Amino acid sequence: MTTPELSTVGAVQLATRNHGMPLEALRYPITPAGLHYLLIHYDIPAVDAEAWRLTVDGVVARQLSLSLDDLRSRPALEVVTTMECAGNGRAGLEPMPASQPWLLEAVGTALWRGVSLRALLEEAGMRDRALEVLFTGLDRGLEGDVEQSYQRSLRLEEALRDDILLAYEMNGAPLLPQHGFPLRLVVPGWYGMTNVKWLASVTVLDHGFTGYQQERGYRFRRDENDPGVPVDRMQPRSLMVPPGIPDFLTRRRVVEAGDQLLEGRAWSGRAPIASVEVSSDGGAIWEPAQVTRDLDGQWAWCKWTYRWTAAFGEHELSCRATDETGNQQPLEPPWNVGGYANNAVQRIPVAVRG
Ligand SMILES: Nc1nc2c(c(=O)[nH]1)N[C@H]1C(S)=C(S)[C@@H](COP(=O)(O)O)O[C@H]1N2
Ligand SMILES: [Mo]
Repeated sequence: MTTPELSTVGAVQLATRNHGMPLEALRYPITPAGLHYLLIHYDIPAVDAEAWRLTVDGVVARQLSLSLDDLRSRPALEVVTTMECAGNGRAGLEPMPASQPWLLEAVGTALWRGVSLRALLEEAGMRDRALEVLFTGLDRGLEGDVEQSYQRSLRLEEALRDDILLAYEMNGAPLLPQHGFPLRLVVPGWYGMTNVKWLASVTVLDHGFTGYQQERGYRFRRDENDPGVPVDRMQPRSLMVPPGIPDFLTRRRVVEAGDQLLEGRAWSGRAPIASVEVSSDGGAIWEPAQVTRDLDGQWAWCKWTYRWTAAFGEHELSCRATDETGNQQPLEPPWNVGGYANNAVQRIPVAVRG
């Protein structure tokens, strides 16, 4: 099976349905819900909140069927996480893989509140032969000629981490329809596709899940015949609030000469951010930025600032993050069939006027 072509109308259709976070919103530690990016493979499903139940089944001692009130009456867990779509940066690849054409805006940070996945699994009682946990959403569609519900699984050892939750609130309010109402999975540190929205069921499996989103989608593949390896945790990335003012049509930046405070955010799903550097000459010389942790929690982005003396003329601004395991953003985009995890450094051309 080869990947279909994406027409211009097709790309515009995807881009308008699935909006990004305008990069000036990097200023907020917690992204206001309406500015958080969106990625919806199919349609937002219709949900009757009164009739809705979460089923916990599979190789468990006791099947559970829980209403939203049942979930809300259990002990609550809160986590702040930065979530990024695995396809963020895809539109910077050449040739561009046929999928959601993200530039760099497929990211956001939220405060999620819900119940601990681990506690629910323990309540249901996993059998000894439990191997994976499968999450099924209420949304259905076609992808690669396969009709499917959106489904992803996690290995049991990952699913039992104590910071994974089934969230019914985002930023202190019930989930919005587009973010998975009434309940979604939140797996801090992993790319967005893991965080299954509109949850219908959580199923403990005694075998590996081989559905489309696990075996075909979200794998690093060199070519169409390569089975590839799974996409999992977020690679380090930093982004900058675009400085100065934009031109309406081209969005090219115009900046006043003199002292400019550049700012942005950096994150990694692999390890805490160790450093952020800034370049104003297209990546030849890098200078350290100041990194501040203004949010609690290991998986939330941190803030960086850098004082730039803008000289008259044309410049290219970039920022580059390195995490504590030494992963650093590359200067050139890493290519794969699906266009996943392109964390090449952001490049912002700016015209400085005197
Ligand atoms: N049920 C379901 N869950 C889903 C998706 C989906 O299409 N259906 N998209 C996934 C992808 S690819 C991403 S990047 C995140 C986006 O979450 P958000 O729209 O709340 O930002 O949700 C994930 N969960
Ligand atoms: Mo995604």
